[in-house]
Amino acid sequence: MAGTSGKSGGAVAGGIHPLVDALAERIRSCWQGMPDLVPLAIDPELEAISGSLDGEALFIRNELRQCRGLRKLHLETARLGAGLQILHCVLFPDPHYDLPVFGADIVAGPAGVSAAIVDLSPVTGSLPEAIEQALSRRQRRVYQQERDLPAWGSIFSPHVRFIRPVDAAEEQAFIAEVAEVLDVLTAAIRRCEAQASDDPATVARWKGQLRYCKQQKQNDKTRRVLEKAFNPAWADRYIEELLFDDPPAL
Ligand code: BLA
Repeated sequence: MAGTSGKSGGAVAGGIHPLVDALAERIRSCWQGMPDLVPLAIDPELEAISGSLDGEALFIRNELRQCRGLRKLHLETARLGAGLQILHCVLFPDPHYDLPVFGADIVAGPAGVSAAIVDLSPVTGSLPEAIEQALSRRQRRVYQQERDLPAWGSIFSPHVRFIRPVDAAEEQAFIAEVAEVLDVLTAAIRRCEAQASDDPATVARWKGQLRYCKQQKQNDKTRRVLEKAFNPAWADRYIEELLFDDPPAL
């Protein structure tokens, strides 16, 4: 956990927020526990992007993997001008497996973290029973500032956490909660058996993942930041091809 100052909201000049850094490290370490983890090819132009915007350092780092049950594990850490720092992580299931989509996002600005969200989102009506039970059995963490979901957030499960952490203790609690959610997913991956491409359940999960991507693409806040830091055509390609690419045909 590099650069942790213990001070909430403290952005490191030119670098990344301690919460973004610490959560990225924790997510990477959770990935190591996932079965059959292998690298996934990424366009070198998208792996590391750096530049400057209004005199401020701008960078994006993208990490991609694959593992049993998941077609794509994606972690993005970025600094995108006006001191905006982002952690974006989505684990997209292979629709042949009965698994939800894992998503986490942190948005931090000069005034501190404004949004921290984590969820295992169902791609059919509800979460697989064992996952639902494992999530329900946890002791619910209390955060002082819960945020309301936008309309497109109908994709999230009842277990979604969307908060503004108010101090270092809440930041640590959020990191622990993300790790817990990833542990639930890892256990499910280990239990899961692939179903056939033409199984109606596989087809339903494929369609559900398409809907997840479509809903996420309605988040104008993501698009606006990328358009400003780069340009609209670049932002569009980045969102369509890397952030929320549709699942490949079965
Ligand atoms: C909100 N996302 C935001 C905001 C910004 C971004 C600037 C507004 C901050 C705020 O409301 O406090 C920007 N997020 C980005 C950018 C990237 C990013 C540029 O990931 C990537 C390059 N967003 C996701 C995922 C989830 C998510 C995977 O990408 C959830 C699993 C959620 N972001 C999310 C939500 C909001 C948000 C729910 C609040 C939107 C709103 O209130 O309208």
